[in-house]
Amino acid sequence: MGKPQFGYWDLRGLGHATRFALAYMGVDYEHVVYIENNEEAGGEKTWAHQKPKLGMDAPNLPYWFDDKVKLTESLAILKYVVRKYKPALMPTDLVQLSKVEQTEGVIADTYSYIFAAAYSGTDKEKERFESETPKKVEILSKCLGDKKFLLGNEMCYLDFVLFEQFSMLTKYRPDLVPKNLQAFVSNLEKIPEIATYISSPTFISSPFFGRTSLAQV
Ligand SMILES: N[C@@H](CCC(=O)N[C@@H](CS)C(=O)NCC(=O)O)C(=O)O
Repeated sequence: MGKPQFGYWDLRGLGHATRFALAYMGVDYEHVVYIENNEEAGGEKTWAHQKPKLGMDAPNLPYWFDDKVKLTESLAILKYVVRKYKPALMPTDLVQLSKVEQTEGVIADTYSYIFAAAYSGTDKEKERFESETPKKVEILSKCLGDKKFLLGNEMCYLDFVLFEQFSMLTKYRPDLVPKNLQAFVSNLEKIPEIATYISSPTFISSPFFGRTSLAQV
């Protein structure tokens, strides 16, 4: 095949941390963007049409295709591309890696509250978001502390996920973002490769959520 392909919707969602990582690593790939609003009209380019035909084991978005894999699951994709293109972003020390994976679980929990409130919007989900998210944010704030990145001065793959989650919360619920995570987001935005990507025409600045969500960011 030609260039690797990264496929996702025309929004940030679960695809954007990997888009940032790919930009940071300078990977040359084809960005396949499925337009959510085209799905109802149908046609060959829609995700609904292509999903069963693309030969994936676990069909989903985002996906990553190269000459070796047709991979889905956002974190599996992120870890694969990092191991492939810049392995230094993957901790090798057992304790460091396990601590980072522990933080990965907290980020996943935080996303589960955010997405449930943003997409279902029932009173129960809203209440759970209000009561549980601040507790998880506090843990994440402590994990970062006053360090530049999660592991100190060296970046790791999970920094991109934390960056995207708090870029989203900065827009969705800025009152929940502590000072050190505000600084973390603005520092990452200034990294030259990230800054160049953010100002490029292919960058998707919004929305963070899909069209069925109640959230307007
Ligand atoms: N666990 C999966 C969840 C993926 C997922 O929910 N994808 C949504 C967008 S965020 C989707 O629209 N998938 C397409 C489909 O289900 O056909 C991951 O982390 O990648």
